[in-house]
Amino acid sequence: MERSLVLLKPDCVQRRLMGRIIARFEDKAINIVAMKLIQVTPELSKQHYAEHVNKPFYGGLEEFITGAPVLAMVFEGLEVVRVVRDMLGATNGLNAAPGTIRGDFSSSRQMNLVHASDGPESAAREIDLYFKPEEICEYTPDLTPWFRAADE
Ligand code: FUP
Repeated sequence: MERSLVLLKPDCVQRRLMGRIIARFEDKAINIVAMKLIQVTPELSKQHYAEHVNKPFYGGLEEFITGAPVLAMVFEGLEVVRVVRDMLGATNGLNAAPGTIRGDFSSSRQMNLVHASDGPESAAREIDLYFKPEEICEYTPDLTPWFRAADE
């Protein structure tokens, strides 16, 4: 079982797309184990996007990600890091395949609606940035036996 840090970004919140996008993840049987609406500060943005802080686009990225609340979530599931990134599609909405979230809803490189961790190590780091351990609710959905076989 794997975890991923997923953010519905300010464009997603402002465009009233949160419900439709969360529904896609629920339909896929991904388990949401933590969720909160927060205002990202410049400090948190710099920690989250540490690898991009010195890149030319970082200023605009920080302005965007701090410009309205984000819905931060922790997802749990089998191979969930890859599964969620496949569901998002390419970073730039203009390149994302139809049927993916960005392919269906985004026409932008910056305003691509959703962030998801790109590996298990970055997931652990990012979950730690956004959530305290006690904010994560461990539970097994009662429908699990109807989503996959016991040996999967
Ligand atoms: P991703 O892994 O899909 O979140 O994408 P990256 O880590 O490459 O980029 C992080 C964020 O920076 C993306 F959400 C989009 C944004 N970005 C820009 O705004 N301009 C760029 O030139 C590249 C990335």
